[in-house]
Amino acid sequence: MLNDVLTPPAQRDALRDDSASEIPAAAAWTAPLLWQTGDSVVDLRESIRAKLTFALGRTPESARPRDWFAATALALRERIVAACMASEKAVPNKRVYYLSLEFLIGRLMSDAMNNLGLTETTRAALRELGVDLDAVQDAEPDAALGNGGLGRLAACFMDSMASIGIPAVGYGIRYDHGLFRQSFEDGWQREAPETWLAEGNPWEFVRPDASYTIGFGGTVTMSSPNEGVIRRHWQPAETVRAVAHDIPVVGWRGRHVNRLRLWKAEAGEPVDLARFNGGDHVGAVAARSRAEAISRVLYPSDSSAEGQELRLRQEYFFTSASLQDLIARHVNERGDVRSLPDHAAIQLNDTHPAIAVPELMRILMEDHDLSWEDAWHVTTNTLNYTNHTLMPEALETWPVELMERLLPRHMQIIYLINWMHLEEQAKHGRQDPAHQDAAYLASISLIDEAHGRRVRMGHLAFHGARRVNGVSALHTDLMRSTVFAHLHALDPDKIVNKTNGITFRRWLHNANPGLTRLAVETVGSGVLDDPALLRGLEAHAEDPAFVARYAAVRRQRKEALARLVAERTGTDIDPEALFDVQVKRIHEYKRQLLNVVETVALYQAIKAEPHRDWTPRVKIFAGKAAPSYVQAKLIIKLACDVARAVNDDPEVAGRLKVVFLPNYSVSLAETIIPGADLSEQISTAGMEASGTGNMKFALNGALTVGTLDGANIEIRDHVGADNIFIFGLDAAGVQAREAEPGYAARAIQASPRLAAALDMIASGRFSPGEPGRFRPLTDDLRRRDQYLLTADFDDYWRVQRSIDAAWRDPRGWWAKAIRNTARMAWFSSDRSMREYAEEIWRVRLS
Ligand code: 26V
Repeated sequence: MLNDVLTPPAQRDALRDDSASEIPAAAAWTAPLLWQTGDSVVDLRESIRAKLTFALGRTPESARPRDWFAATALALRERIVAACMASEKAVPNKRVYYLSLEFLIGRLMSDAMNNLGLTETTRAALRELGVDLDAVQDAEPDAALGNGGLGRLAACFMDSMASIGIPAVGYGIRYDHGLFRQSFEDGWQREAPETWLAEGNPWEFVRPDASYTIGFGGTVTMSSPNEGVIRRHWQPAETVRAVAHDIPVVGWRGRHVNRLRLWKAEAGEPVDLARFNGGDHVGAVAARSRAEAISRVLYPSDSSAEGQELRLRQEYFFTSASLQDLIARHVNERGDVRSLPDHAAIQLNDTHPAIAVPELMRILMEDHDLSWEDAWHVTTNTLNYTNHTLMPEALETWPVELMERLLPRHMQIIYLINWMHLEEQAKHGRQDPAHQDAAYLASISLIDEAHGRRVRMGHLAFHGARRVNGVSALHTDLMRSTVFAHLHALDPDKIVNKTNGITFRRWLHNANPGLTRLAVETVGSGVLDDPALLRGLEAHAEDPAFVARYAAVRRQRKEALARLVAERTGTDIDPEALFDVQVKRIHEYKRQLLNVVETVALYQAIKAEPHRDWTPRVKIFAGKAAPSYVQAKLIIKLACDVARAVNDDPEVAGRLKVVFLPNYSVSLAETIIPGADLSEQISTAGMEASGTGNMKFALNGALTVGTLDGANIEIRDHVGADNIFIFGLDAAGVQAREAEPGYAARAIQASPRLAAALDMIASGRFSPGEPGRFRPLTDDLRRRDQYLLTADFDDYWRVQRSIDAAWRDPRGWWAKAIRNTARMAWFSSDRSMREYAEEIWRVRLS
């Protein structure tokens, strides 16, 4: 029916097979034909064939799926470029510049095809060439230029900005190696380099003309006074070139194209000729390696704890290149740099680009002769900052000594900003003792003097920004009341909330075409443009015919997930069972360990009463741990060891299985999420800034078991408290409990079930060859339990058993699931982007 509505008659025949049955056969489970460009199958087929022959030098006979992918991508890129030219012809009044050290994009082909309305045309074109589109799509490597939530958010925002018509450029680094590949060796995580560029990147355009010089180190000189003004000038000791590589980002219905501009580092001079001619051939190219190292690899930790010099070089490199580029564009279009705030809004994605504050000041003063006051006005009316975590160990600080060595001029500017900022307090009559005490001044200073002298990048970004935002209502409240409380009091309008969102085009339309098709058939194809129409599904939540179709979609997605699990882990799982899924980075605060301990307790309970009517469950885990995060890697090992013991035990067969899927990625998530029944969002309240996986699951109709943390709270408000399983302490409860020393030991004593599960883990039952293996985990829970696992365990167990009961009532379960899908429209990143556009960027949509 969808095809009949949207497909031109000429193509209906090709699709007829797929749409014959009510729920399309597996082969048809790709994105429905959403929209149509003028391209015919023949045009595209010939275009792909020409790319294969002339751009790749391959014959159809010798072409591998990877070659077909490159040829198809090049053919599609050509069509994007046409739209691109149109987007760039008119100079927009204002542009958004999104600076992010991470863009966790995943694959680009399905986005491009669907947004251009070319999915079925491409499928048919390839079919005529004897090639299967699904195999071609599988040959595309993920662009994994990010670690987790922050990077994926940037990718969703890029899609939404192009789709709703916000003129924008995303700026980042073109890492040779994205996030490491994860494999397991006897349950231990192993890391291998990722090589997404090994065979080139057909989506990108190299722009050698857009390249900038980035300096490091050196000295700062002073000019002699000129009309009473002394100018300072930075003379770097070392320079690196930043060369632009553009990836076009095509929005929904191809209406608008933005670009993602990623910088590659190259040596200023390819070889040091003086050294080369002097016979030092190795030394002559050393500078080149040093320069190129900057864009070599993504730091694989989503905290900034490592604090290494190369990381600071990456941050300054991409920030400086981006600022130089956008200022050049502005001056070229408008002439005067002073009008920058009227025509540019810069968003700093976390503090990674916070060096933009002194760098913009420096460029404005050094290259454009602005006074300090004028430069400060431009800077603080152009920059905005998004905070993504309040966890102290993740807040970025840099040693003053390192900054002085690497960025001497910037350090001077930071000192001056800080001095003026602290002076201001006195000027504004903050004379009362509460505001005069040293502790108060220390808390608002840009320099942390307590842990060696370090620059607080959060404070720097806060101070240099016009607006500062949190990423969920709770997180924003906590920003105001904790880390930024004093700064907030000085400027109460500065902090605003912008709850995160996800792009429905990737996470519903592309990842779950069956559900999309059902939604279109039920509420009309307008839902593809306006997710608010999903609300119309609610009326069908208890309609048996609709429920049957909704359940059939889930069943197909669960079968696909089961195939993936079998292929990647060798374990068979039964799609009849409840699929209970926790996929995300491995962090103690996300509490995968709580889930594993509950799994052990459930295992014990089933063994104690094997004949009870247990609800069959499959616990599915996936996620990477930072290579240096010892405790997180041990949690993975425990999950794998528990999986082995449970899956090998015939007594629990058919009731409980546990799997850990290796190498979690965006493209894996696209298969996992639509196949989930239950979504685990169980972080310690107050610690997960927002979460975005939680939104993807709920949209696809998985029920959430979660704490009152991050955006879970807003998800509950939207889907309704009856359609979500909430447990545990809230953020205030966590704060109160943290103040009670010895709480963990008491909680364990009060919970025989928790004590028994911990004893079993500590006894070596899951690590027979090495009984003490998991003692670091169990000892930590007994002594410190920083993430209050013991405090929440009993309530988690209770809510899980209520979930077992809910599962045994399919009508009730499906009604809840359907209400989740129906009520999640607000979590579209299109909504987030509209809010940023209106309240932060003050930019018109084109
Ligand atoms: C890193 C670390 C590392 C050290 C231990 C504590 C800790 C806590 C948080 C982080 C993450 C840093 C930045 C980040 O990725 N934040 C995520 O941003 C997402 C998009 O806004 C948001 O949905 C996640 O809740 C937030 O963790």
